[in-house]
Amino acid sequence: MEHYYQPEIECASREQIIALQNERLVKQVRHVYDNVEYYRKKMEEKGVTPDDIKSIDDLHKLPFLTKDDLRDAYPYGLVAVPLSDCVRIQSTSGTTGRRVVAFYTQHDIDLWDECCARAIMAVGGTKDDVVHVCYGYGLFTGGPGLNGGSHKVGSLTLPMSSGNTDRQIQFMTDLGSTILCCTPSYAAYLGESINERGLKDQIKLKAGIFGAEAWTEEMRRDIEKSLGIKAYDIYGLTEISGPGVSFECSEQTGMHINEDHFIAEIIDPNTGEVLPEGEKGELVFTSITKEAFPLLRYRTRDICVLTRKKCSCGRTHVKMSKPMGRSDDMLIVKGVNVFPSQIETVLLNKGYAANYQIMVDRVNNSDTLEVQVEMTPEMFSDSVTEVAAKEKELVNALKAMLGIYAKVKLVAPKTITRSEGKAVRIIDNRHLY
Ligand code: DLL
Repeated sequence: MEHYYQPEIECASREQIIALQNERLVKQVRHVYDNVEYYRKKMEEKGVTPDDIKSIDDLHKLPFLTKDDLRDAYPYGLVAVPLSDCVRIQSTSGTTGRRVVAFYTQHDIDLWDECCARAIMAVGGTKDDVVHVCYGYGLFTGGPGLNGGSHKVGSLTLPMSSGNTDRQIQFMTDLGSTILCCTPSYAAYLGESINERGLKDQIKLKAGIFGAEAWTEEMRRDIEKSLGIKAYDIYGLTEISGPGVSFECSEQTGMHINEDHFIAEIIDPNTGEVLPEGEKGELVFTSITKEAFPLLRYRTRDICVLTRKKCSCGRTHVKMSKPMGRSDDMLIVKGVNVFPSQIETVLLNKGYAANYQIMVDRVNNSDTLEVQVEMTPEMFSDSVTEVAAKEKELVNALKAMLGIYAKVKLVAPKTITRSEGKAVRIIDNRHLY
């Protein structure tokens, strides 16, 4: 039997959803225009005022917002309510220029939690479940989002956070966790670890909610087999709230976007033109209920396809495919957003030239990151101890910048192939898309 958290909205008719979106969009544009100078200027530059936005048919008149805007307006420039009305900040990792800092009122948190509650109930979750959350807690949205959703459902929530696999498995067996929430890579690793320890018959898991990074259908099958569960996808981004912007249902063929909160568009990433349903392009979101950090036409850089084909679960909200790539160079490694420019900054700060290559792979279902860096002729050394000390210094500096471990391999000057066109900086052997 299909479970819904808010059936009246999740299964509303198309007309009802459009009516709601029209009303909320008009209000949101006014809110943003009146309260955020940055937006007012952007709208003025495009020659559009709130009076021009009468329904979602007028959405295309609004300017796009990008990560560059977030950087320009960092940290408070896009906050639309007095700071005293905000109760939470969440953020992505990264340097100031790349870090996203999102603000929430209590109302925003409640709505976000409701989105995550919908995701939990869509995988069969009820108040009788034990929801084991091992997404990171803290600034990352994964832990707090699913935690909040689980509370709304009334499930028994285990706020495990990430890491310490022995303890995860012990809690899972002792406390009978039934729904697992973590990145797909960690789920695969947990599956392996549980099987290695011969504990599979002692776990009670029935479903998993996995997202924050790309994963394939093959990986889904592996995880389902090794943990003996159904594995569901969940998508979201800090800018738009966090996990639960969209989620998979029993059909497991794409993720329903919570259209009462977020209007989705697909655009051509090169021209910005809005594409018809079914065409592949960049996903753009407008948040129509957020109070503190409402983004209009935010370019996610995620490439995907939308479909309104009738879904057997009964939900009517539009479905997005798994992201099929990015229209920028952001990598997601171990669930952490990594920009090549962050790596380059570290190298240049440490006196290296921009001759490097980033190799990403997935070994035993876990991401690996290696940076090969050329030594400059001045710093070249063939002393193994000296090279090891330099590598260690870079490992530490990269860890401080990215928040994750990257193996560093220093190579002799002129070893990395020079490119005649764009430098090939990234070799991603995971083939996720
Ligand atoms: O990853 C929020 C999240 C937490 C989603 C837990 C799901 C579960 P950010 O760190 O801001 O937020 O990264 C957002 O991650 O633009 C996508 O490129 C990627 N991403 C998120 N979910 C998926 C997914 C969280 N299910 C960026 N499949 C997004 C593929 C995903 N990529």
